[in-house]
Amino acid sequence: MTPSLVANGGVSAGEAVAAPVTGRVAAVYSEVQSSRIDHKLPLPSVLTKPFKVVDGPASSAAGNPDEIAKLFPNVFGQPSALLVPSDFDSALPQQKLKIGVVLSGGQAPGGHNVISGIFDYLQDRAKGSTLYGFRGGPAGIMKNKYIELNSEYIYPYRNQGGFDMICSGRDKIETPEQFKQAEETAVKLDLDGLVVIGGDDSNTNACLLAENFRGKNLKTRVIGCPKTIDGDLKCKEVPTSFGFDTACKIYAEMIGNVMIDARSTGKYYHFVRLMGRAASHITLECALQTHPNITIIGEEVAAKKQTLKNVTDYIVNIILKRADLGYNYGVILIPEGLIDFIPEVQNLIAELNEILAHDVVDEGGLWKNKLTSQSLQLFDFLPEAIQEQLMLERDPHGNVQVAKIETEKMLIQMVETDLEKRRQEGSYNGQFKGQSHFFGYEGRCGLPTNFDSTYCYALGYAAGALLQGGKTGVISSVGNLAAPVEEWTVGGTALTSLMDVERRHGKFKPVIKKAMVELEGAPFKKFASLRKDWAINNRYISPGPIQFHGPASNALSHTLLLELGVQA
Ligand code: FBP
Repeated sequence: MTPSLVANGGVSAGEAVAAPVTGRVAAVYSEVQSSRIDHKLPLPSVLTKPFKVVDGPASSAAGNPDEIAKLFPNVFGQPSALLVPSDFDSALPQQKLKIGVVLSGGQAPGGHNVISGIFDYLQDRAKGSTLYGFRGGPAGIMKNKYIELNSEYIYPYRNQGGFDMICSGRDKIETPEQFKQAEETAVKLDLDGLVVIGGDDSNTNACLLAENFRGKNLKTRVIGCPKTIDGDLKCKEVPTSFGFDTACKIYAEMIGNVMIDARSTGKYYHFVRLMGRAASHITLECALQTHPNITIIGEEVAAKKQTLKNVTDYIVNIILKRADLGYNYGVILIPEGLIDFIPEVQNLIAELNEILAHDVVDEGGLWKNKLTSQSLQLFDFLPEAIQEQLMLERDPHGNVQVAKIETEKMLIQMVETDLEKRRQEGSYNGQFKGQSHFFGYEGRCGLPTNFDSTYCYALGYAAGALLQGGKTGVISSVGNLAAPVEEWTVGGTALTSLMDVERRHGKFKPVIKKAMVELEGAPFKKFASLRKDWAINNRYISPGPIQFHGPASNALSHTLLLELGVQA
């Protein structure tokens, strides 16, 4: 039976929710949105039959295992788990469960499907269970702000983008008081489990919660889920984070359109900054999908210890070559986090972080005396707008908010100045007009691709199974993704096995090691082998909008395929 088209029936509000919660109204959906609601999702075959959870060997950490062992005495070293077919229908305990779920951090297409996957698991395998959605991210856990999710409420969100089913937030459960609040909520709601859907920081937090609950002998178990369009939360067992596939396809469509525009008018250089706070995976993937003239990969800039001037020179040299061929236009991709990859800027940011953490930044600029002379020189050289953007408040995890730093505009200014110098020297006679773009938020809430829809549903379903199987401190892991969905593997990877320690806010903290673009990896190597050709010849590809049916509808990202050893 199709539930009502208004998502508010049977929802009971948690303590802190004053007004009744009204969800989406599917009656106002576009035809495509409506058609997606009932799109049937296949499950890996291990999840469609009786299964049991089996343990692998003991795990270690991605770095500094001794430190991680000290920080996580209760969950460190635990094995990763794999779901395997079982002869018995009742291989898992059949009691009803009370589970909470939270969305944490930036939006990523597919989040709603993780929740519907958990919900359907409970309906299918633990009848009579309850699923609570904590509202507004981790703050919802601390403030015990939740709604009880039922099939009517969830229905209009199936296969839809956004996080608005329960909304997200970037708060961190960090202080002893905040852990206490989380404990109180877990006890009050009698939670058997909590699923944290988030990126590297949020999954680190999930592990800290698992550690804390176990240390306090609470029954609440915690499972993480790999979310982030940035694609930097991955390892062997977790081949990709959800949302990356959809976001890249949305950006690639827009880049393809801009390319055709550039070629049509022949008068603009489009500088496109792409989201991806730390790693350049999105930029690399979009380059592989569209073949721009210039692509800057932050990890390469860092490895070659390039300065801002080196990056500008690289761009200018290609513009000069193209001008000689009569092309006064082009498309340039820049990763959002570029500024953070340039060693001289990294030093400046590290010094600014310490200053912002411990000092009052006065109007008179006395704080600047704390910068080393090199950093001061660089800071003074940067355009005022970039200076201000570098001083903006850090996010709750201590990160510079790179989404707010307009590197594309800065590079246009620097390239313009350089070209003008060359014009005066007589070595440049072309026309340069820069157009700046930032493709970021546009990609985070699109209708999830078939891949993200299916992957997320399996991640959620698996999270339910892991909780029922008694697991805690693991991240839901779905693998073998190049094979048909039926053959995908399902399990849970010990979160501590992804961890290292890092200095943040002036202290050592456990963090899940970010997966950066590997310069020896297959995606970068493929790009590097083609970029010279793309620079001079216009090999533009316009992938067009995401397809839900037909030949391109199930195509995986180039990055994922190449990393799995499949030629893209
Ligand atoms: P997550 O790592 O939380 O998934 O967020 C990713 C991201 O979209 C980055 O690409 C971007 O830098 C950042 O979020 C923007 O943050 P905000 O949503 O707070 O503006």
